[in-house]
Amino acid sequence: MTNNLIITCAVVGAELSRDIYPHLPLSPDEIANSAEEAVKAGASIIHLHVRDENGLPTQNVDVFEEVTDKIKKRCDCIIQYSTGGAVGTPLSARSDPLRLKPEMATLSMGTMNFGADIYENSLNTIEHLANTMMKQSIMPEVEIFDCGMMDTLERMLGKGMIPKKHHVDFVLGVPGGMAATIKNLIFLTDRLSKDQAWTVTGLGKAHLPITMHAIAMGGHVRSGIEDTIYYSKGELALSNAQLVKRISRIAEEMGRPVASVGKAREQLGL
Ligand code: KMH
Ligand code: ZN
Repeated sequence: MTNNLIITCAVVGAELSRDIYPHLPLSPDEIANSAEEAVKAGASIIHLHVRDENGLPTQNVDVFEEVTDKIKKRCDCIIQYSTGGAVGTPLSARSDPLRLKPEMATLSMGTMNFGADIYENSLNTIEHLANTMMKQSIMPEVEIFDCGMMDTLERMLGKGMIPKKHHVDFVLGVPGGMAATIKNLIFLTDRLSKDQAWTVTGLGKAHLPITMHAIAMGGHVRSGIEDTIYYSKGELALSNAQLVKRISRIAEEMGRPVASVGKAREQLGL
């Protein structure tokens, strides 16, 4: 099977506001439109956070349902719910959207400093989220922000708490986590087995170099406004689609075909 490039687009995130990034999609229609444009540009997975009527991050099931319906009406894609929410989202709320049985959902592998905040993922939390996903056959995208999280992943896999079919996402460059360097990416991917497919995103200025490296290594990539609001130094991205289009262009030039949504499902075993 050819290993086409699976592009994930993280369209909104939980930490940004319009003060920082004026084009941020916030309402259900804006998020759905931005997701559709990203899919047309080559993304096959939409990593989804949603916002309430005040533009604040929420794990409210009704909002997730509304945005999901709107995306599905516009296009076919793999919708991956965030169970991380925002820093400080009550742990009890984080698993709520899983009731809607998305095809994929994120599963962060540990607690860490997140800028000036703490992103909390106790073992109990991770196990609760993993168990909820397992029961509903939701494929986890395991989020690795730092190297010790690989050990947690290995332990949980060993105990059968994470299904063999999962996807690993290296989120590098969060202040408090591992830096988005190529050496770190090689160190992390060396620890994976052959069956573990992976993707990477780099926050900030490392975004593009790490993306290009992942394409060359045979990994997959995540982009989107959640991860970088800049298209280039000092130049804000205009949209999620603009970021995704560039990756699609580079991948084609590098001889790595971009996966259609159907192909991404086949490769991931969804
Ligand atoms: N917003 C971050 C604190 C996820 O989506 O699962 C956590 C996050 C991870 O974005
Ligand atoms: Zn996220």
